[in-house]
Amino acid sequence: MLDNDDTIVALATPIGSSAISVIRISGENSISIVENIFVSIKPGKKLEKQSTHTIHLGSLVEENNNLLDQVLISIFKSPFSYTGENMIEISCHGSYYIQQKILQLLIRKGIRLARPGEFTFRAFINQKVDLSQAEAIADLIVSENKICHEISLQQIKGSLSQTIKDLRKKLLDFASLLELELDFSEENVIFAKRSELFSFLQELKEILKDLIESFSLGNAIKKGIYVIIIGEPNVGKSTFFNQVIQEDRSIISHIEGTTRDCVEGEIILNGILFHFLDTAGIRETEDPIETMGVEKTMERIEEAQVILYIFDSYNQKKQKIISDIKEIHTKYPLKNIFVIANKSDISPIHDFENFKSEIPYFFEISAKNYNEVKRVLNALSSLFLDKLKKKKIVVTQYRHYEALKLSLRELSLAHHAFNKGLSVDLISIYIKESLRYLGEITGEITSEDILKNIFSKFCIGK
Ligand SMILES: Nc1nc2c(ncn2[C@@H]2O[C@H](COP(=O)(O)OP(=O)(O)OP(=O)(O)O)[C@@H](O)[C@H]2O)c(=O)[nH]1
Ligand SMILES: [Mg+2]
Repeated sequence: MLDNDDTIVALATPIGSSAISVIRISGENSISIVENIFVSIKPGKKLEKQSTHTIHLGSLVEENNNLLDQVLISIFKSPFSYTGENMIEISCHGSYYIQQKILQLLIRKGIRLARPGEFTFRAFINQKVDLSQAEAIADLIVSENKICHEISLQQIKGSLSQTIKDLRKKLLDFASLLELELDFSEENVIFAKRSELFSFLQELKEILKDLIESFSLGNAIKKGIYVIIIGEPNVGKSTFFNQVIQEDRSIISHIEGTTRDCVEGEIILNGILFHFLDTAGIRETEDPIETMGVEKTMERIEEAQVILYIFDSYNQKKQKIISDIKEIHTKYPLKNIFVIANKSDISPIHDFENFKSEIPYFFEISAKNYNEVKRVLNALSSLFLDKLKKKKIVVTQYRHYEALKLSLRELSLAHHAFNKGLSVDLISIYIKESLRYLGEITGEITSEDILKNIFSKFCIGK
């Protein structure tokens, strides 16, 4: 994408019929080329003479004076445009025929079709956005729920970039303090207090750790949070699942082992996407098909962020329930566990008082009653909204996550070397490496491969 002198064009709205379509052009010659094919309704009006951010009504005409369409031309002059170059947006009527005719005419006039992400790539080259902001733009275009939308908007505004910049600045300060010591090492001068440098490193490590941790939450929210429903046969897993998605998708029956496959359903709760999985549960069984179902459950548990364990409050043995819950907690210490005592409409044979105090998310409900199911769903969405509120910044890109982890690794090595009283030379090397990884996030230091990879994920026209 380094042929940045070309003027490029692309359809910015979807192909096919719609009320209007927008065609975007970027490059130094955008305005003069469009001038050639545009006839203003005000005789003699010249586009080149107009100010930036103005709109002009007129017609586009082909070489033989054939009228193509009546259009609105928006002018954005360098450097005040999305790409930082001269840009034109043509709003034309949204028919496939008109879109294609205008694109063909522009290509005949020397403009070439843009590659995926090329507009944003130019914005990056011209320092209108940094890399993490460019990636957030790609996320914004595909974000389908409120929370993802908010996170990507926040990143476009540059909150992640700013945090990384602050971190880099702090690390640079640290590196220069060390360098000073190096320069004057012969005179045995110590400029910075060891204890201060030490706590400084500690503080930076904590900031990095916090960002790294936010990725598991950010990634889960971007892809949707997986909630897997498990429990013994016949406890009402499918009944609960069908209530959640408000559809009769899973078969419900009094026969044990009804559900054998994993059945999936999605809902959005308070702007967050949740994927619910109804399963065969987790019991030992002789039935080969049900066994396969149980194996599937075990596989799917791994990817879930929430385990929803249901038991039958009037039927099941209390000891068995307690040992099941303990086992889940030990096996999956990092997952959120919700416990549901179902069938509360039939009087329970156990008293669940101590459950309530020991298990943070414990509910006594009847899955047959939607309002009671809704109580569980509200707690579920609040849990993730609270987690989000606690994080000032949420990392959503795997690439950023990897770079942050590598940066932390180098910083930990520096910390270790510092502890051991190793040479300042060595510590400086680690700090520089740590800085380099941070620079990859915002694009201050980037290889061509990384750039290609990022911008190829965009659609054409962005
Ligand atoms: N009274 C009462 N019955 C319920 C409730 N929830 C489910 N049931 C009944 O319990 C039986 C089993 O329900 P399912 O939803 O099929 O249970 P499951 O856990 O999916 O069962 P398997 O797929 O076989 O593991 C059905 O007859 C349901 O109608 C409830 O809250 N109250
Ligand atoms: Mg079932």
